[in-house]
Amino acid sequence: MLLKSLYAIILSILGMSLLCLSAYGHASPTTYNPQQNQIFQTIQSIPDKLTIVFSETPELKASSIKVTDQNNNRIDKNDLSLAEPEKKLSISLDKSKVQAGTYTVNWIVLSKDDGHITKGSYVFSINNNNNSSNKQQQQQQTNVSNQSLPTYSKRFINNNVNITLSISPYKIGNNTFNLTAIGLDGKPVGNISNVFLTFNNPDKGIGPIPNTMKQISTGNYSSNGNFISQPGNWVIKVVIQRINAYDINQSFDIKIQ
Ligand SMILES: [Cu+2]
Repeated sequence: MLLKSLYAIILSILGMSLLCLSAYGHASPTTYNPQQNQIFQTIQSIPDKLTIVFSETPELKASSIKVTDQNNNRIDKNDLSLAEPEKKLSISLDKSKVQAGTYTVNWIVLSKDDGHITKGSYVFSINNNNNSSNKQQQQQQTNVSNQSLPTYSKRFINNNVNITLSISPYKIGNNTFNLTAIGLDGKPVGNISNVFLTFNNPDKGIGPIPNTMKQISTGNYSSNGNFISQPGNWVIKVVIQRINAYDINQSFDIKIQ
């Protein structure tokens, strides 16, 4: 108990200066189970334990993993354990609390090796197609979404580029994200090498959830996933990497019920 509060104090002192948000170096996840964005068809098929392997050894007492449902209720058993040679953190999942939906994994790790703190989030989801009432529910949701799509679309001009992000159907769970980058001459921007999205919900301490968009055509990128995993205020940060030009950074603030 004393040791735990000591670590909490150390964490709060070091937290400000040493929080490493970089995905490279430090204790970064190398393997996830469930995997990022994994979709399970049944509750039975999810593993008993969630495990994350890191690039450096986590300090167990100063690290945490939380798995939450769409209502932000924990569905893990709060029994974090470390397999030190494997640099692997594990936590048991309480399957009695699991139903169809999207689940958020928040992890924070203090590296034993470099003393730095890293944090991040990812999502997985369960369709539970075995459940007939759930099938009906999904059918109803599909019907509703066909009637009136509350699609989000917003445009910013940044570095002389018209950036439009659209989200459909704009609800908790699975969404399609589309990004277009059009020059002021009306032509799609051709020198883009990568487009990255990160999802953050600061109110609930979720994030960053990273995603790399796929190119559909010149200046047109798309992603699909359950990144918006809980209701509330989200900040979607877009990074457009360009060849022979500066990166473009643009944030989109959304509120989703
Ligand atoms: Cu570090």
